[in-house]
Amino acid sequence: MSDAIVIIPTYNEIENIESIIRAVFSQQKNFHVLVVDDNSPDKTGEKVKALQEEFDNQLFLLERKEKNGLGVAYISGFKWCLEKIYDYIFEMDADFSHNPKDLVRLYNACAIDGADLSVGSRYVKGITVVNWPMTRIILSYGASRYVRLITRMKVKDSTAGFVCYKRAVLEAIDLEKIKFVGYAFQIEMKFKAYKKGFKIVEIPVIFKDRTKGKSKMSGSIISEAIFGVISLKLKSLFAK
Ligand SMILES: Nc1nc2c(ncn2[C@@H]2O[C@H](COP(=O)(O)OP(=O)(O)OP(=O)(O)O)[C@@H](O)[C@H]2O)c(=O)[nH]1
Ligand SMILES: [Mg+2]
Repeated sequence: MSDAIVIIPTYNEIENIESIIRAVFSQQKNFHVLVVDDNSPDKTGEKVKALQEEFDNQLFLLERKEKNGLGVAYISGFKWCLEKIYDYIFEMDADFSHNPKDLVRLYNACAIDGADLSVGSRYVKGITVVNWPMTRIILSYGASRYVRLITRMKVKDSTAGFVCYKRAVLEAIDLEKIKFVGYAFQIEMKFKAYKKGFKIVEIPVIFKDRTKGKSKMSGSIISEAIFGVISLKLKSLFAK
C-alpha cells in the first residue's frame, strides 16, 4: 500500500505515458498512480492497461467516454481516490512539464512540514519556466498577477497543475460545485481551499515545456479563466 497517489489526466499522451509512469514508480518513495483517460484516440488507455500487468495494484486507470476537459477528469479522479485510503492526492501532467523528482518535495511539505496543500510553483524563485515562448510566459505570469489582484489569495502560481492535497482538503471542498475546466479549475480549487482556511505552501519547481505530444491549450480556456476569476471572487463575497 501507499499513502499517496498521483492522478495523471491524459488526452492523447501516447508518446509520454509509459515514461511518465515509469518515472513516478522509480522514485524512492512509493507512490501509486491513477491515470484518468478521456478515451484518447491514440490509445493512451490501452498502453496503461498493458502496463498494469507489470505494476499490479499500484497503477490504476479510470476511463471516461469522451474528452470533457481537465477539471471534470480531475474531479472524477479525486472521487475515486477519496473512496480508497490515500492521505495525499496529487495532480500532475503527463507531459514531463512537472518533474516527478519533485513529487517527494511536495509530499514532504504536507506530510512533514504541516501544509494542507502544496503547490509546485513557477513563481516563487523568480520565474522558473524553461522553453516556453515569451508570449506564454507573459500570459501565465500575467494570469498569476491578475488572480492575486482580484482574489487577494496569497498564492503566486495559482494556475499551477502540480499539486499535493491532503485528503481533508478534498473532503472539505464540494466537488460537485466545481465549475471550471481549464486553468480556471486550478485557480478555483486553490481559492476554495484558501477560503476554507487551509494552509497552502508553494514549493519552487522548474517547469519545462512539453517536448512530445500536443498542447490542449485553447482560447476558451483563457477566457474561462479571465471571467471565471471575477465570478469566483463575487460569489465568495456574497457567500459571506
Ligand atoms: N483526461 C483529460 N486530460 C486532459 C484534458 N485536457 C488536457 N489533459 C491532460 O492534462 C495535462 C495538461 O494538459 P496540457 O495539454 O499539457 O496543457 P498545458 O500544460 O497547459 O499545455 P502544454 O504544456 O502547452 O501542452 C496533460 O497530461 C493532458 O494530457 C482532458 O480534456 N481530459
Ligand atoms: Mg503541458
